[in-house]
Amino acid sequence: MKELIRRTPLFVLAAILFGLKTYLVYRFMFGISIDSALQELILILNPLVSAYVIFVISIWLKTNKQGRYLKYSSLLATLVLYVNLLFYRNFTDFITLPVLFQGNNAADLTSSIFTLIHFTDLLLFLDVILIWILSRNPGWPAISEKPQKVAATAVMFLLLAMNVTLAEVERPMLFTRTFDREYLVKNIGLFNYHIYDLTMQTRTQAQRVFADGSEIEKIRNYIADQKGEESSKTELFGIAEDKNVVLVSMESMQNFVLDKEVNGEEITPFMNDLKENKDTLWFKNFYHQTAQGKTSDSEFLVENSLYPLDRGAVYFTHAQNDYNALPELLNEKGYTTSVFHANNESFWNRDVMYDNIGYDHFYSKEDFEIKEENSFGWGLEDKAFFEQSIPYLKEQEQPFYSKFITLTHHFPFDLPEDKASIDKLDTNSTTLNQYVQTARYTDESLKEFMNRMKEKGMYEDTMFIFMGDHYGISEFHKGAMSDYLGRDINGYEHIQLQRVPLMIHIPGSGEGKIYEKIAGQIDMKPTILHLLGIEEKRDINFGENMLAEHRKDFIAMRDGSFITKDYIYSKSVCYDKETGEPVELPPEEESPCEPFKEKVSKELEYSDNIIYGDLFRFYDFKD
Ligand code: GP9
Ligand code: MN
Repeated sequence: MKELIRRTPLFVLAAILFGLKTYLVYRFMFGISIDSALQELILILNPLVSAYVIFVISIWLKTNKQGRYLKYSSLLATLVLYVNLLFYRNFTDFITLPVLFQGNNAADLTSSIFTLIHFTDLLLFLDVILIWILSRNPGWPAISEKPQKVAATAVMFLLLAMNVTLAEVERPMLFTRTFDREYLVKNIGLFNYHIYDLTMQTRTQAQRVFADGSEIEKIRNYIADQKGEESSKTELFGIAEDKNVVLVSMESMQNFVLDKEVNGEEITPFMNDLKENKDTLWFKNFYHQTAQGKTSDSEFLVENSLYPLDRGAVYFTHAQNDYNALPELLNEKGYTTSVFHANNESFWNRDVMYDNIGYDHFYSKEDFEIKEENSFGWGLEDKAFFEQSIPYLKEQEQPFYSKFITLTHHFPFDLPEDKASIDKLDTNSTTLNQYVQTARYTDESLKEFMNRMKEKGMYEDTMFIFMGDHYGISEFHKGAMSDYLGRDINGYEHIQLQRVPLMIHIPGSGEGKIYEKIAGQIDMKPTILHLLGIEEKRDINFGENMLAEHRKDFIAMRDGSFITKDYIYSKSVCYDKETGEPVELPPEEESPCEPFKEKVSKELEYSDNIIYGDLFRFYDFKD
């Protein structure tokens, strides 16, 4: 055995060690799911192949350089793997280039980063250390013979061919329909995936240059065809006319905490009451539709009624495009528009995007008094944030449209003990256990805010919109989540967990009602305009007024999953909403999800085309 190891070229040894390590990370740390023996085989094979490709390059270098190449490339490759792992622990996703280059975000993430690093992660660097040691050992001479070099390179091509063939058998059209990064990584490996991502990035850049201006009319016709009724005007049209609008984007707030208790205490007493209030329209089946851009994606959806992108944050990648955004439209109607958020103004590139889409003011970190007593983790606490915002709000010329973005209820949800007013949960996920405490904190801050609005006489004239921005508990915690909810988290439950609160409170309206129908963040812009009594005939929105009787019959998620009245499609499975179980059909019958699949991918593609091609620059909204 020892002899066998000693006769193995060092680059092969490095490839085997690195390949096996990557496999273990895929399998046990990325939690990549395996449904068949073939998938398992591919999952073992692809890291070995990738590692072989990386390290075989060494043999074509001068003999005195080979060891050095192996040392540094194994270190670099391990760092790439590790950074992906950290990212995955937070987002349950793989890094894409646009996200990676959001450097200032990375810097701001430091408070979360420490909870993502585990001491045992050091083990990931063991093989690197070994290679560093062995590369100095004369027992492993460099490869200098030409025939050896050629043979080793031929093996590389053989391995690559095998890998690609197997992946194609397992997943036909892998590259053309890539909503799901896990599939890509599973089938071609992390490193090839990064190369693929780089190619995609170049292609998107080219798309604007070659965009075809006539496409926008085609998309406009498509949207018109999708929509139910000619006019979707309802009795509530203009019910909030001339009122101010306060939209609170509630960080990481999901529906599953509503009406729940911990040791006899409601988690969100304020929201629980508010949603039943006689002046509140409550949409209990309202879904977030965000992707990698998290909060900024939810902002983008609300402002533009377009879908965010499936890779990167559109706030970063396309902040200079032409839009016809909500603040611009409201400015034209005489509103003062502003955003309140106590973070760096460049986070998510907000300063640039806000400027482009017409916000008059952005009250960011510098505008707040942030001290040790009133902040932790991500920064200023929500209670102080709202308190300090009131004077600014009072100054606004009316009517105003103001968006508030909360921050305290953000991953890792670690509220200092003396600020917590409810017990933690008792599951095996610290993240989930703490989640309820920060949820409660934000809920209390909303109550205080509302009371202050009343005290200052600003309550009656304001329409309040409370909306969750996206999930806070990622799929990574589904074990704990399933313990907590007492049911398995299958694809159906996973989608249902993407419901976030949406409560529209119009003081004195008496129009309070619980809406069961499905809706999503994409519908916010047309709904807000409807309530304010603003009609924009030439506007282009993928969403629809949520109050309308006849609506488009699906809500699309950014990864291609969707929700309809009766079905949920998630991770390639069609679920019956009534039972929460997969739809069972004889093989010759078409799945009831099938017709929607087409519509969803078309819709996402059209929205992407608008963004990538910057197509609104060819369109006159005022014509
Ligand atoms: C940062 C805040 C949180 O400013 O909006 O961002 P998130 O991580 O949720 O996207
Ligand atoms: Mn957020």
